[in-house]
Amino acid sequence: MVTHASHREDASSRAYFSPDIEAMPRKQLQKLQLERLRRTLHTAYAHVPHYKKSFDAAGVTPFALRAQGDLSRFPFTSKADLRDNYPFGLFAVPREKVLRLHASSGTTGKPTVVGYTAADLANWALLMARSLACAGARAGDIVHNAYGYGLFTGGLGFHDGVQRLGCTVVPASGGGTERQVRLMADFGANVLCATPSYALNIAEVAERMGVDLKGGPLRVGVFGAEPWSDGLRRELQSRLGLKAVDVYGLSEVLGPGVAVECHEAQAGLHGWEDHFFFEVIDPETGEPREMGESGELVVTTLAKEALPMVRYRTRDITRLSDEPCPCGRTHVRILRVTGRSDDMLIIRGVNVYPSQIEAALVGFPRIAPHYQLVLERKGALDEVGIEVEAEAVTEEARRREIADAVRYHLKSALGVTCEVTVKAPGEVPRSEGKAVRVRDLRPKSGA
Ligand code: DLL
Repeated sequence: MVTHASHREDASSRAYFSPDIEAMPRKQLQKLQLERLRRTLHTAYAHVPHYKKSFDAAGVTPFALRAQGDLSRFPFTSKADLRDNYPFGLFAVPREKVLRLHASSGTTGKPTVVGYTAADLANWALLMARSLACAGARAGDIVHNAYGYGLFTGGLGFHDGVQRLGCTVVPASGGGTERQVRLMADFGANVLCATPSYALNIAEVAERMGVDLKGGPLRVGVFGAEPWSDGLRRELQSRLGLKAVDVYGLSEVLGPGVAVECHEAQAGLHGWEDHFFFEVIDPETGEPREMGESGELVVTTLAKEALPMVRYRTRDITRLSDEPCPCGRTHVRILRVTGRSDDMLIIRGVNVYPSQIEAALVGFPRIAPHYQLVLERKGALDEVGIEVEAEAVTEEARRREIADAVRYHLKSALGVTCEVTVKAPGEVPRSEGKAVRVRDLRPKSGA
């Protein structure tokens, strides 16, 4: 009996969804990547006029790829290429073969449209099932899915993967937080899928309602779609009584399910290398960076039919690690994405990402883990202010004291000097999806 139980426990803690692939020796994995890379380049060149034109302009054909390193001779693809070919111009199959569309709303202009064939949808569900198992979900679990359903890839991407793993999905989507808390408690959710900022909102609302999610069957949180810090991870783990893992993806190459942390190590996200080829480049020069060096993540898809992507520039800043992982998975780890190169702020000459400010703020005494950055134009200069929230109702003079302490702390932790305002509890807006971390009040150019 004892042997049997411990055997079962061992098997479940190593619950790979695709064991042969997830623990494949790296040499073999790289061979598989090269074969699939060739296929992607040939398909793109033959079926997508944009790639034909851009490869020709760069003086390369798919036959130029003899080894993985040759990929650096091929041109990058960017969000602008998707916009310029709006809506379906980058599809490599006739539109009739596309069974689903998703789109992300850009801040300016046209949305970015992505499409999936039947095989793409099946692969996506498989990669999401693999990611959920890696995160610690198990067949039979009740999975509360609070990612937004609709054109955003989060809701439906998770939905299909949860079912593929053999779990019960609760398609809650974002919003109606009190009802979500009640459903989580009544149904006995084991796994919560949400953006980290929305998970924090759920934790807070549950506490206010007097619903104890922490003492219940909730075990795992699969949080992503926006940058977040280890401080917020600790906060979510203690307030919700679960293990919180990071999940990464972007609609242009799939949606969620590109990379995920393992339950065992919670240290870097395994990027699924049988489906994606990852590079890190210098964001200024476009030159490749070595394993372990920080830079912009570039992704090439290896099995996408409808929308193959060659060297897609994600704008996300990270590092790769091929150090062996305690979980036994051999796939490269993408270290926590600290932010997008477009989101970097320069505060009086110091470069800083909102997530670094979060890392410095979460856990600081007497403030709640909610914040927003406010950009304003004062004269000819841009000023950055930080709004944080007092943990409890506090009189004005005390709030000013807290603000001084936070300002001093940010100066010593990050080297940035900025105005800090401490708001009353509940005054910083709560998130129901991707949190809005920066409020830009500067006049629009041309206005
Ligand atoms: O956010 C897909 C997704 C859904 C991922 C649910 C995880 C969970 P997009 O809306 O296209 O797709 O946004 C992609 O979000 O380039 C990053 O800048 C950011 N992002 C996504 N995951 C993370 C993460 C989905 N774990 C963009 N950490 C990406 C930091 C993330 N940033």
